[in-house]
Amino acid sequence: MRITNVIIASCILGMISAADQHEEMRCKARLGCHLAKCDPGLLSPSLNANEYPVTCVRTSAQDGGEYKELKSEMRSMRTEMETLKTKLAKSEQSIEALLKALVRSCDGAQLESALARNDSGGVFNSYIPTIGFKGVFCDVTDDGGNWTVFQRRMNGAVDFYRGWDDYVKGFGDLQGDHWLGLAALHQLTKAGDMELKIKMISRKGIYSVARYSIFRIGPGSDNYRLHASGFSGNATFDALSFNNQQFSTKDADHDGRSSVNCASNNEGGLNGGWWYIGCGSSNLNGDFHKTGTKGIWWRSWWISLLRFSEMKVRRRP
Ligand SMILES: [Ca+2]
Repeated sequence: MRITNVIIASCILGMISAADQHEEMRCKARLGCHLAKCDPGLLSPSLNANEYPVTCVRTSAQDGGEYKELKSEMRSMRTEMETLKTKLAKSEQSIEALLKALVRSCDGAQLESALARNDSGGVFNSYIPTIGFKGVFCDVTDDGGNWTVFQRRMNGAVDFYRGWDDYVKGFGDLQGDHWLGLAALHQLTKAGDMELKIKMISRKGIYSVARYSIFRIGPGSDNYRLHASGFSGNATFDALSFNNQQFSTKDADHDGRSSVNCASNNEGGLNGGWWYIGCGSSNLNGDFHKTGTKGIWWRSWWISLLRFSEMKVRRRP
């Protein structure tokens, strides 16, 4: 249809007498066309019967070469389009595979690359669905590596007494004290195939580990509820999995105690966002103190005040 239009457009003669056979000849001689039926749409009341626009179209014989040429060109274009469509489909598959790989950057190609450089890990750029590109700290050495670190307290340089939005988005220094963010944590664990390792060092220098074979954080609509089970490790007390609680911050009270907000210091709480059911058991996001009776802690057979904590996830082997 489009080709026909192009040909017709190139052959418009303008105002001529349709009855004049010489025009037919002129049409053939000069333009290689013949007179076609008048287009009623072009008729105007101001024209007399012998004067109206006439359109020339090419005869089929004269069409021959050029038409074949156009058909050939169209075939080439169609082939080219099919090739482009195939390439586009492959590109989309590549991008999808890349995005899938990036979301698990700490156990993907970047890990292999880090190991090849004999690197002990560090900050990598990861693509996290619904969030976009986000820096994460990958631990590539501990216990076989592949860990994405989402919490670390090592020197108290970062204030953890923050509101809901900060805990959702994340904050701190990825190389030092930081919280990756609840939104990212949900995306990383929502498939339900991740395990959790918590590494702790007490003020007395005792190293302990709490592991959970199943670790998943619910969506924001469920206030990032904690699902942790399958405890093991030498931390002696499962101070996390029985919580099964929503996350609370100083400005968002979702804990199990109606009388106080465990995350708020204004109500005798523990000064940091956590999955509190009561205010006890554990709090690795509270105020960091190197001495004194307060600080981050994990209940073991004694209440252990800590000088270091690190929480990290990886896909279960
Ligand atoms: Ca409460």
